[in-house]
Amino acid sequence: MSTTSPAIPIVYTEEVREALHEGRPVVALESNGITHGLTYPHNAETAHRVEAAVRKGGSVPATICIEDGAIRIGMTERDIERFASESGIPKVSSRDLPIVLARGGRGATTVASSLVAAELAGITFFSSAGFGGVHRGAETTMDISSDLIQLTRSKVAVVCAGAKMILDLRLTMEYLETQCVPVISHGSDDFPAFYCASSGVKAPHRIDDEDLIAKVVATGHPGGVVVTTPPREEDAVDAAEAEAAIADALRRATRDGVAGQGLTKYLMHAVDRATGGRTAQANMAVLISTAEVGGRLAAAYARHRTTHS
Ligand code: PSU
Ligand code: MN
Repeated sequence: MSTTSPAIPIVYTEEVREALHEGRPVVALESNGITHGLTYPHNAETAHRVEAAVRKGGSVPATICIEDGAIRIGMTERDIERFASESGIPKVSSRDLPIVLARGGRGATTVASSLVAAELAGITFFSSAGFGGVHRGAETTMDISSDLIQLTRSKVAVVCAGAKMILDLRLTMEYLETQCVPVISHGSDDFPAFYCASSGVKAPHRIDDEDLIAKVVATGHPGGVVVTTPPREEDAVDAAEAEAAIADALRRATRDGVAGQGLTKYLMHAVDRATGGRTAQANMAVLISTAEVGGRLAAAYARHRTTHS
């Protein structure tokens, strides 16, 4: 382990530090999915399988978290086990990051705070099954995930299976367009809905050629680029089934007065229960398949950089 930057301490695992130093492809991963997405031990097992999938794609995985007031780029097996099994590790999004760092605390990074960390560390690719978006009813709650705002600020390519149907995906796409965030759909005409193949919203651009996607990222767009890849057919959940479970989960959330930071987790777990764990299963599968695509795209980008420098 080594530390750099006095202002924001960043601690790298040896493997990630060397890979970055040698210009080998690295894919950043969030840790909020470990602490708040799935339950133990599925979360630990999935985190390992996600890392293995990034490697299969040809890149080095760097799962990100906050510990002892430092950004950790890369988590060891023991780190992942601790984060997966201990309770009370807070969700740290971009707005929380400076406070947790200054207090010397720890936390699990969301997509937004992982993008901050990845950019600081010089990592161009990040993979997650889905990012946060415009929540349903946002016209009154104003609940719009800071993942979207961070996408406009951090120059990182986000490889994902879209965003979950618990959100308003049409408004999420509108928001990304307004905020000038490029969205590329890989392997589908539609913007996928995490564990459903389609959100019903058409993607503005479809590119299946991975070298061309690498080229898009290499143009240096001043902010994030979203690259979506749909869930594999055998992993996808039927959209009607998911929608019914979501509608029910939303009603419960309103009844229970759940809003704000805890809403995403509440909805995801309610939907998992309503589908008898089908969506949780799909969640794990999608995390893994997406990570492999992320690994391949980061590798394509590294090759592009080598031949054009
Ligand atoms: N999976 C999703 N959507 C999500 C999340 C996981 O399909 O939003 C998790 C991610 O960690 C994401 C965070 O960064 O929730 C967003 O939370 P919020 O909506 O509170 O910004
Ligand atoms: Mn929110």
